[in-house]
Amino acid sequence: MRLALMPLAFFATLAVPLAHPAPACGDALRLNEILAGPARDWDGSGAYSARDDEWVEVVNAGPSPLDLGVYFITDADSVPRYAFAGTLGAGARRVVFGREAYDWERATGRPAFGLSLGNGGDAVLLWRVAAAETLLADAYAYRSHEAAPDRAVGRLPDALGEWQLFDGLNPYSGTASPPGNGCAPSPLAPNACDFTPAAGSTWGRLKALYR
Ligand SMILES: [Ca+2]
Ligand SMILES: [Ca+2]
Repeated sequence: MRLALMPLAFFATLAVPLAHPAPACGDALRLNEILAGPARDWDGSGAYSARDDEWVEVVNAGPSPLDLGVYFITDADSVPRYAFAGTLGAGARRVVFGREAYDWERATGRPAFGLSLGNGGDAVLLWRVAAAETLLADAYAYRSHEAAPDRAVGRLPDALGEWQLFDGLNPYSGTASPPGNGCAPSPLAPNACDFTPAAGSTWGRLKALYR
């Protein structure tokens, strides 16, 4: 079934708890990278928008294609912000931009705020609908330094690694955890440290990657 086609009443029945339980281990779809404080045109629309250019990357960590139609995203206030549709191949990634969340909210008759990722600290929760239950598939709570302009936080390696701060575009010198790894955000690409200034890439080359 496709949640995007569900009536409002469907989501009104989701008993999403405010105290977030630990996510179920081993769900095939995982949160992989989050950029909550965009400072450039990440979605390639031709314009910068603090709302539209936020993004969340998920990855299929399982061995076979996944039906994405049972998954949806909320932030810490547990209000559904985007319901996925379609399928995702094994090992493949999907990025949801704030604009897509905004369009989904409008299409489903909701107040439209996009992904609504707070820059002072917030959380991203990934939920899976299984029969009458709504299960927490994955979650990550981030602090304000992880939501500073053009910093992403993501797993390294993809899907299963520890969450790291990808601060290559806006280096972080503070002491909060996680510290910066000097690597660039990577929407739709594997989380990696291929283009770090310390590894010889020039700032100009790094900037050219993101227009
Ligand atoms: Ca944009
Ligand atoms: Ca990535």
